[in-house]
Amino acid sequence: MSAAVRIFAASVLVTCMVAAHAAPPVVAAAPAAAAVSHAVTVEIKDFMYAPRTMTVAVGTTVTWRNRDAEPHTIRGADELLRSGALDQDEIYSVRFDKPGTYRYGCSIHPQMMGTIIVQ
Ligand SMILES: [Cu+2]
Repeated sequence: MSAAVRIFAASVLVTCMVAAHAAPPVVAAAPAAAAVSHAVTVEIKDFMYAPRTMTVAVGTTVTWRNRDAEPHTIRGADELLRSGALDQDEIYSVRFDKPGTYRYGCSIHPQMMGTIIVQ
C-alpha cells in the first residue's frame, strides 16, 4: 500500500467514525415513521392510468393526477369513485377504508381502465 493510499484509507476511517458518532439513535426515527399516513399517486398520461393496477393498504389515500392535455375521469362501479372531468394537472383523491378490488375507468375514453386492490 502506498503512502497516499494509506492516508486516504485513514481519512475514510476517521470520516466513518465521525459519521457514526454523529448519527442519532435509530430508535428515535421509529415513532415518526409510524405516524406517516399512506398516500400514493396514479399518473394519468397518454390515455393510461399508471400504474394500471396498484395494491395498497387499507386506509391509503390514492390521488390521480391528469398529465394529459385531454380531460379524463375516474369512475368506478359505486359512488366511491366518481370524479368529474380532470383537466391537465388537476387531481382527484379517494381514501380506501375497506379491503376489496376496485376497478375503474374513464367515462370519456372507455379503453382506459385501472384497478386499485386494497388489502
Ligand atoms: Cu379519459
